[in-house]
Amino acid sequence: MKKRFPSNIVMIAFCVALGTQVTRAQVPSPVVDPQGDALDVLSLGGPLIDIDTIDITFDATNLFFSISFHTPILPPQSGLPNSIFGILELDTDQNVATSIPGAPAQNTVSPPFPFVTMGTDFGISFDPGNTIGFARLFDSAGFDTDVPVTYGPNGVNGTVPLSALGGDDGLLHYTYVGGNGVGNLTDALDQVGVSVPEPASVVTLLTGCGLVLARRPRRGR
Ligand SMILES: [Ca+2]
Ligand SMILES: [Ca+2]
Ligand SMILES: [Ca+2]
Repeated sequence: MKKRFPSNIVMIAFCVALGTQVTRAQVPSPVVDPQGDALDVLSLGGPLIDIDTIDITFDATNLFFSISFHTPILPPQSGLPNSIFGILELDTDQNVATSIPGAPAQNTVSPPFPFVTMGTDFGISFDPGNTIGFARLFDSAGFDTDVPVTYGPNGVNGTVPLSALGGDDGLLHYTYVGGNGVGNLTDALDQVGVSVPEPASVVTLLTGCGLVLARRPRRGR
């Protein structure tokens, strides 16, 4: 089954902005979004689900994402006002010229959300229609698969095999737009995030380099 952007976002596509477009800075993970910037975008009410921090890291095998909110949240399938819905958008080739048509989704509501210059190649949707315990990873070519996720009182995290991202190297750009359980849009990431290597993999890399250097024969011996 071909996955689409969450229906709520598609329905408000008529809100596409014609205003001045500003190229947003690219910020290495973790990206901290302002507190108190959530809005009642569609005048539907409900909790102002307010993005706090989004962190995406990678190692040689997997991509790791973590989204936290200033406000208490529940999984999308809970069906309560503070359930989240949204989409984490991934520009895996870091190329604005390649993207899912219409992406990034947050540009369909820009303003009030910032316009971001990014060519989304994959999306991870947090949607009431998803299987409990999973988000959905999809692209524009019909690829669509479950991604296991874990919810806490203020956030969600998950792991995606790089093989499911077209064998990407893990370096990618990202943004997020989402809202609450009554179908209202409330916040979007203000900047374009850039994934970074897992600290453990950096240590491994440096350790490996150290071993290589240690094993190199010294001159003059
Ligand atoms: Ca925020
Ligand atoms: Ca792209
Ligand atoms: Ca990449």
